[in-house]
Amino acid sequence: MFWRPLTLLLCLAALQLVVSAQSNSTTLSFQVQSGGNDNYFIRDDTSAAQVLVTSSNNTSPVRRLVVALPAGNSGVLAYFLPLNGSGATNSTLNVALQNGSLATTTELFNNTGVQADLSFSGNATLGVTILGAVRAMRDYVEGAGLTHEIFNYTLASSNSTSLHLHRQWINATSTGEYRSADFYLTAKSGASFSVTPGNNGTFTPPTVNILVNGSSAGIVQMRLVCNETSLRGLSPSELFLPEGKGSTKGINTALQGLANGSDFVSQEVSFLTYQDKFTAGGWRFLTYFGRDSMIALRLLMPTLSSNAIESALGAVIERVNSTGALCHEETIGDYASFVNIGNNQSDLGNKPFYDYKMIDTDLFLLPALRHYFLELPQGKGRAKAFLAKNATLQNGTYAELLNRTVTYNLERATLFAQNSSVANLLHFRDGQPVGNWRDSNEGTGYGPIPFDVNIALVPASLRATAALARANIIGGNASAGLAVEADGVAAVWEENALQFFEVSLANETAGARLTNFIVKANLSEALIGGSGNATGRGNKTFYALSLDDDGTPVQVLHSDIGFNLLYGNNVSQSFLQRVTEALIPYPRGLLTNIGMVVANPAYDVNTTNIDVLNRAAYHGTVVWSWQQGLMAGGLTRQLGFCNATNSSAVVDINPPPQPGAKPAWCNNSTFVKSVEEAQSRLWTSVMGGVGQIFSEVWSYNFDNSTNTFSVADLGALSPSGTESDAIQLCSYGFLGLLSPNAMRVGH
Ligand SMILES: *[C@@H]1O[C@H](CO)[C@@H](O)[C@H](O)[C@H]1NC(C)=O
Ligand SMILES: *[C@@H]1O[C@H](CO)[C@@H](O)[C@H](O)[C@H]1NC(C)=O
Ligand SMILES: *[C@@H]1O[C@H](CO)[C@@H](O)[C@H](O)[C@H]1NC(C)=O
Ligand SMILES: *[C@@H]1O[C@H](CO)[C@@H](O)[C@H](O)[C@H]1NC(C)=O
Ligand SMILES: *[C@@H]1O[C@H](CO)[C@@H](O)[C@H](O)[C@H]1NC(C)=O
Ligand SMILES: *[C@@H]1O[C@H](CO)[C@@H](O)[C@H](O)[C@H]1NC(C)=O
Ligand SMILES: *[C@@H]1O[C@H](CO)[C@@H](O)[C@H](O)[C@H]1NC(C)=O
Ligand SMILES: *[C@@H]1O[C@H](CO)[C@@H](O)[C@H](O)[C@H]1NC(C)=O
Ligand SMILES: *[C@@H]1O[C@H](CO)[C@@H](O)[C@H](O)[C@H]1NC(C)=O
Ligand SMILES: *[C@@H]1O[C@H](CO)[C@@H](O)[C@H](O)[C@H]1NC(C)=O
Ligand SMILES: *[C@@H]1O[C@H](CO)[C@@H](O)[C@H](O)[C@H]1NC(C)=O
Ligand SMILES: CC(=O)N[C@H]1CO[C@H](CO)[C@@H](O)[C@@H]1O
Repeated sequence: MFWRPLTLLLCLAALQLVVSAQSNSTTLSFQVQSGGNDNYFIRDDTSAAQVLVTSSNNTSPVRRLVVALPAGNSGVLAYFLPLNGSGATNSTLNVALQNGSLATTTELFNNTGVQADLSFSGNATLGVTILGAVRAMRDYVEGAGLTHEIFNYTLASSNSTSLHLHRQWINATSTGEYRSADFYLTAKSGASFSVTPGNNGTFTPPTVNILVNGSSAGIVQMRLVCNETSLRGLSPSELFLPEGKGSTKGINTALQGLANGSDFVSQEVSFLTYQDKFTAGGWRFLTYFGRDSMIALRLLMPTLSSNAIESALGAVIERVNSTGALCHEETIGDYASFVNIGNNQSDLGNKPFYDYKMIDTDLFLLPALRHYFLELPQGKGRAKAFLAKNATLQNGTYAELLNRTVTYNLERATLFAQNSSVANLLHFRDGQPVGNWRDSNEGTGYGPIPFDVNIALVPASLRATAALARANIIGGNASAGLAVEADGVAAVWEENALQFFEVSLANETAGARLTNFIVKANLSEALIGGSGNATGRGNKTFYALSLDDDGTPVQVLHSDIGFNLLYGNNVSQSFLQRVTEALIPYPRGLLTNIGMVVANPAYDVNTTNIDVLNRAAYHGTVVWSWQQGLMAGGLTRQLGFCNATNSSAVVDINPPPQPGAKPAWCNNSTFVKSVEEAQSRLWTSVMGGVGQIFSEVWSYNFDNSTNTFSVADLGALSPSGTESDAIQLCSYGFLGLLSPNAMRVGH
């Protein structure tokens, strides 16, 4: 089991507060407090790094240092424990990063990295230390302290003022160039070291005591360097359109303070974006993730420069496999060797490993290209040059690589078009417990046929294929035929797939289940207007979160209906009606006073899902920021098709209306009003949790004296203790949205 990388967990809780920011257009330097940790960020031409130390007010007895570099996804994780004299009670140790001391650094042999001064409040001993791959560090933290001997460091040298730990990559010389990481501690004022080497080679770690000599704190400089190539970052001014240069009033409102970095939220996004790829979040995911890149892109795209959009799109296309599947996650640096060895491909050395297990990632690309090339001013006229580019990670032009994905997605969809059976819907891949953003068996209530993929993303990808083919951007000489075929297959999915997911419960059944849920989830009847009886609550009709293999719907109310709103074509009145019914207060619907939960198992006949998807579950009754962004952006898009929304509150650009193609429901003013009211309820809920908006996910505490919810750190509730990323790419999608009163959310 050591050899299997842990199941990916994307995007976690972050209670976030930006403490300070200072920068100009090329240098990033800011700080974010989140989830009991102080996070410091730096990026310049030399290196980029996130440095995390446990906050001084964190009650944990153990202090932690994390340094994570996007270069090679390398870093160090080190724990410091209080060192007590014999008979002493536990002292409280604090380890703080000294203001202004964080800097990038260079060394011989082109090694680069960062250094900072740490102040130790008392004597400490070095605990578990993992030097090398960020992914190995993450496995240790999320894997209940599991690690593998292959990741061991060596004690290179030590004396009373200096400690040097060295880690040579597993395949340090497979490319003919020695690769390694080095971690140095240097005693400065008031500190010294006492180091006893381990007695069993590299297997036993040395005992490293950090002694504070006087009555004031001891200062120790830490340095981490490695010789992985630093990535070229995109500065805020390269990432965002210049202020005032948007094509609409709404875009210009959204752009305020972004390109010049004066709104330091733009620095946070900038830290995650590079000329060659967008990364998903820090510290845990400072590497390429396809889904995160494309979801963030879809929401942010109207505010981004062509160069930035093409960086993200190019990164996705560069990593396509020869069948046409798109890469979910790339593993680079030292950990790539570990994965290659685990896959019996140790001959590959540390060549990057690209993961293709997800079934949704493949479907986000064509809608993103469609939006960019056909709908946004930034992309107009740029398709030809972009698609003519030669890829750098493999042979072929972007057009050739993209063509594989077009074909792959069309083929995957064709069976259902010929025979619309459950068996021909898209299932998680054989042997994979994961396949979409809900990431796990538990996340989809154990159903391997997810709603988002089958109802929103397959038809959206096909419709985008058709639109791009009609515009002669893809398909070459066969573009006309491709457009007709893709449209035809899409139409069958749009007509035939949804029925499998329909759940309709009688009044009394729905009421009884809701009552049971309120008891099981420790909520209050007052949330549904009192009175435990089952009548008067209406039929409950909604769409299942997923299907079991045999087609049984998993009766969990969920937020993935937002994918249809942002990506879907021809969204029907009855679908929108279901959306308005889901956007009512939890636990009847999805809305709490601190945000929209992504799953609600209240109506599920399978009551074990009440626990599987509880408020401590990663994809349970918890709030994911980007899902709110998706829903909000989607409602704006749908209302935009009727021009039924305040245009100065709109950032995204809808395709120009086809003559006579206005949705029929636009003429029903009562219905339009009900959609607007749902939008308004959603934003009220979103704004109730606005302090967390750029963090990934949060949970709730329920106060039954006031019948209100308050924000809770999921990391603290979650049994696995999986922690939050302080900054997460997809959550910054809110920078591409405005509230109905035309305000952009911020810190
Ligand atoms: C940008 O910041 C760097 C580092 O703080 C500084 O050396 C440089 O002079 C600054 N440039 C401008 C134009 O302010
Ligand atoms: C620690 O301090 C930060 C900011 O100063 C605050 O947001 C956080 O709630 C505090 N945490 C605890 C456990 O007191
Ligand atoms: C010190 O703290 C550790 C971790 O909380 C605990 O296991 C240990 O028993 C404590 N020792 C004393 C002497 O209180
Ligand atoms: C450092 O990098 C430069 C430019 O890439 C190269 O010319 C030089 O040989 C490298 N130096 C060492 C010691 O590797
Ligand atoms: C740290 O340990 C040393 C040696 O045992 C001792 O002299 C010193 O007083 C200790 N410092 C603190 C702050 O306890
Ligand atoms: C400890 O080692 C460092 C690095 O090798 C060296 O610069 C320093 O002079 C040494 N200090 C002592 C006290 O030996
Ligand atoms: C990496 O750094 C080491 C020293 O830490 C050096 O021996 C090696 O040549 C460097 N490799 C490259 C590719 O620059
Ligand atoms: C020494 O380390 C090896 C692994 O490298 C391990 O198998 C062995 O049990 C260790 N010996 C002792 C005495 O801890
Ligand atoms: C990578 O390292 C592993 C483990 O030491 C070894 O088996 C493999 O042959 C190495 N691969 C290359 C290409 O050097
Ligand atoms: C590409 O990825 C897909 C999805 O995982 C897989 O079915 C296919 O076999 C892969 N192609 C190759 C050549 O490995
Ligand atoms: C792509 O590479 C081919 C040769 O492999 C070359 O002829 C062509 O000019 C290149 N295209 C671009 C846009 O650089
Ligand atoms: C020095 C060092 O990190 N040693 C570790 C090597 O790996 C084994 C197994 O994970 C650990 O127990 C050692 O502490």
